[in-house]
Amino acid sequence: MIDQVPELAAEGAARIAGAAELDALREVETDLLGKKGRLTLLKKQLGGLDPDARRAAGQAINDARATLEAAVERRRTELATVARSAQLVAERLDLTEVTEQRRRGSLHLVTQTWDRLVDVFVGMGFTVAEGPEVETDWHNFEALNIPSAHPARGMWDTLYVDLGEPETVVLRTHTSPVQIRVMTDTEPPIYSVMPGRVFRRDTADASHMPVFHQIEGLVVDRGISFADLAGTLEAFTSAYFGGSIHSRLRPSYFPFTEPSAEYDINCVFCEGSGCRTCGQTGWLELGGCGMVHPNVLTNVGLDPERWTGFAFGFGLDRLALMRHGVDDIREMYTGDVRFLEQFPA
Ligand code: 2NL
Repeated sequence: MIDQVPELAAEGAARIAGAAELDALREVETDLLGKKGRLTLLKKQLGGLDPDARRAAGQAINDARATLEAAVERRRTELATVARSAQLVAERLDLTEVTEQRRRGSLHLVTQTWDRLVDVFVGMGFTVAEGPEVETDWHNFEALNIPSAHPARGMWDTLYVDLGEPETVVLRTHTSPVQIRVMTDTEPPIYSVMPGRVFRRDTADASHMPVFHQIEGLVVDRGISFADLAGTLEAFTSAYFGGSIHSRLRPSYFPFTEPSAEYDINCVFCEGSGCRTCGQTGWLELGGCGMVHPNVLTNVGLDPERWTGFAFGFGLDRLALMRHGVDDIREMYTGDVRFLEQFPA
């Protein structure tokens, strides 16, 4: 019986060393050293031996058990280390990994331009007013000193809305009707800008769209002069385009202002001679302006002897085209993402 002990110890050591996983090791451990394990069974046979043989065999069994227990512990530590390394590799998070970003949209170029213009004017002390896009003939034309038979009506190719009303209704051809509404509803002093969408019966081409945007400004107060108009536009020009860009006014005609002027700025594309954008003049026309006509003040119930004012207006889309060097206004309205992505904001 004692002969079996070294055999069992050798076999056990080999099986412990060969256990590839913790579970397998546990099975080997139970089979060799458990309560019903093979070493325990051998020990139970000791009773049948005489005292000397029993002492020798008992000693051999105890030595084998100590050796095998130590081997199991060593192997357990080894396998636990391997299992831990495998787990670390499997659960590793690469915090430097670059994943695809969610695609974010941005504000349309017209909206960006609108916001920036409003910011500049608000910074100069103006408030912002908006009004309806479908207007009465009174607000869009009559109150602005443009009677129905007046040849100046031809300055605007108007889209009419047939609501079956006796009153003539139009899609506003400019944002001036908002100014009429502000002057009708509020006591001066008035310092306001009116950005908005406007409509003309025009065929789309590189510089025209039937739907586009304007921003107009209106000041009505005591003792307002043409010098205030020129100074305000000059301050705006430098604030919006940068300190090196200036403005000039050229005599012109609008039915709702007297005197009237065209408002030009330095050509922002000129690099000396040969500029195609401004035709070598060095100036670009941005819009128009003038002193509010006394008839317009009277039409909204203001006494032209007490109040004077100035107004100006320019195309918002045109301004965006100029600022960004876009050569076709239709680009703004085709919704082509490749165009819009060039103006992220
Ligand atoms: C242009 C020229 C202009 C105005 C707009 C205005 C409004 C009222 C009274 C007087 Cl209620 N004037 N607005 C005045 C002069 C020019 O716009 O070229 N716009 C794109």
